[in-house]
Amino acid sequence: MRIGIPSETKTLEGRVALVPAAAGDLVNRGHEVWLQQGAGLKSGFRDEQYAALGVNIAPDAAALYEKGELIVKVKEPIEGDLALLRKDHLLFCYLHLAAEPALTRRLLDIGLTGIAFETVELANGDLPLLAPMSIIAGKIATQVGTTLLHQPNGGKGKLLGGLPSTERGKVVVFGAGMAGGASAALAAAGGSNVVVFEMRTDRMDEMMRLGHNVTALYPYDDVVTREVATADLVIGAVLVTGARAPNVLTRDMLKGMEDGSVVVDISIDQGGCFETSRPTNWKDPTYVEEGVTHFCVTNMPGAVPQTSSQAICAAILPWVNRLASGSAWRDNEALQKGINVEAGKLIHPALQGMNV
Ligand code: PYR
Repeated sequence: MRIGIPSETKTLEGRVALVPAAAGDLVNRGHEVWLQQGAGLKSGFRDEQYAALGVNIAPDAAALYEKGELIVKVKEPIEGDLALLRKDHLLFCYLHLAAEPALTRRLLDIGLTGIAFETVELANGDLPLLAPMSIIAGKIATQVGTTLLHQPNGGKGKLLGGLPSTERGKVVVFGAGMAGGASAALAAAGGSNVVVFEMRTDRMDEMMRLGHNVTALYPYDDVVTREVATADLVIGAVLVTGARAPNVLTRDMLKGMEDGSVVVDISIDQGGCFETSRPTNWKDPTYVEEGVTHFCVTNMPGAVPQTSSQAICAAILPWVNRLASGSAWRDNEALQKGINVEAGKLIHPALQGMNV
């Protein structure tokens, strides 16, 4: 099969979907692999490294999309990409369609088959292609939140971990999945008092094991309101696979927080889990509502491409191999769950009834 790896187009997105060794592996399996010139540079990979392994280099996006049958990229396509996509393309990337009716409409109109990394789901409910980026986003949320609390960055001027004679900072995390768990672990290791809201008792149990500075609670409204009011940093990481994220933090709850506090919404790709969230990008990542700094970047792992390209590539390569090996992939239940759109129809159950 002809496999195309385009450059990413979102603002300051540095990742590439396949590193040279993975692209070379596909070449060795008999596939014709094309890379858009320079697509790997921000991840630390030069065109020559790909070419040395038998990968063809396309001079621009138009040539790349023209050559490719299976298009493997990281982020959902945006305007420039959409103009180059065709009905016969098999598109494999993050899509996050629940929060993007306009993009969904475009993909339906093109008529292609779109398999979303984030809904490829194993029988036990695991999301193997979302997990590595969730962990990275979770860590970034704590790191970014920590620095946004610095006064020169508009924060209240608090060092989260504290030290003798000062209070520890407080971090509230919504969701103890891959992303929220990673945020909580990093915040706890840094010495903060951490409260994690979660409904699953096994995940609560795991959070409690992070340390005596971590408390796991069920998200009753009055408990959330109370805990958020004294938080320095709130991180949102709730997920319903393929669907719009539920709203767990209302504007009224936010109003209870001190000025200069920070909220980071990792769920923003799926529409955001705070009432006051709206998507931002790495160039202009924050805004202030009710005195609280909001960070809602839709491609958090894109800021650390030297790490995240390797992680995403390792996760997707076995699935790229399946997709490239003929129609047998259609018998794979995990990949079936990945199909979001096909031939002008919404396929994933979480998208049914979406107004596009
Ligand atoms: C990202 O890593 O940007 C996702 O969309 C999960």
